[in-house]
Amino acid sequence: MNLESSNPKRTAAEKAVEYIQDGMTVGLGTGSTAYWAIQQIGKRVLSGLQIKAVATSVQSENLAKELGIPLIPFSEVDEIDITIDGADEVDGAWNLVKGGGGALLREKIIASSSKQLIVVVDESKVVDQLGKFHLPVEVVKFAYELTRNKLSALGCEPKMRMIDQQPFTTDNGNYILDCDFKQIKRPSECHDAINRIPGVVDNGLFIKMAARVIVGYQDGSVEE
Ligand code: ABF
Repeated sequence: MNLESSNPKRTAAEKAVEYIQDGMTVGLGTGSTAYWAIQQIGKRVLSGLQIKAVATSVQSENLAKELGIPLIPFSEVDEIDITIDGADEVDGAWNLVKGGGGALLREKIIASSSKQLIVVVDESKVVDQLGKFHLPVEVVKFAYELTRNKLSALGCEPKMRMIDQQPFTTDNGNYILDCDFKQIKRPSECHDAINRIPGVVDNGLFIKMAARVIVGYQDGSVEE
């Protein structure tokens, strides 16, 4: 094994693509791990794999178009067979923190309509307890300061996500508040408490949504 050339994100992503079969509708995730899955799907499509795909972000949609992966509008989708997506943290119960790339809402809508969400990560994402990675919360722009105060009252420190010294805006036209909880001891309760706040669109906790987690290691191995 050539350690220098081993890319754990790529290895995990390529393993996940083995689960895709002819005739499936496939959800394309977002981020640098999902990127490798989309590349591999593109190769398989070139070699004759017959699938239809939907994307979780404009970025992934553009990549799919470049690679010739057939995309269909959501109006033509009943159910998605497999979605392959990355994560920022995964715990032992396969609860996830997602949204570091800002696409959490679209990712959750697509994951919730998928028979199987396959999560692909490198070993650095596997944690005992969620919360070290700041939890992304998508909020509407209107009176976001009040929404931020309510989030603080749940015991976190929310920070407006910025890009080029401007607030980052999601593909849906909303803001992201990155919330530092330090530790998320009860992910399901935390998820529900956040989503009960008016002004919150959704948060990056994905509870019991993953059907499979594939982890790539630096030594070239994969675990699932
Ligand atoms: C998406 O990309 C996100 O939900 C998550 O924030 C991120 C993972 O990034 P990467 O694969 O680039 O580490 O899946």
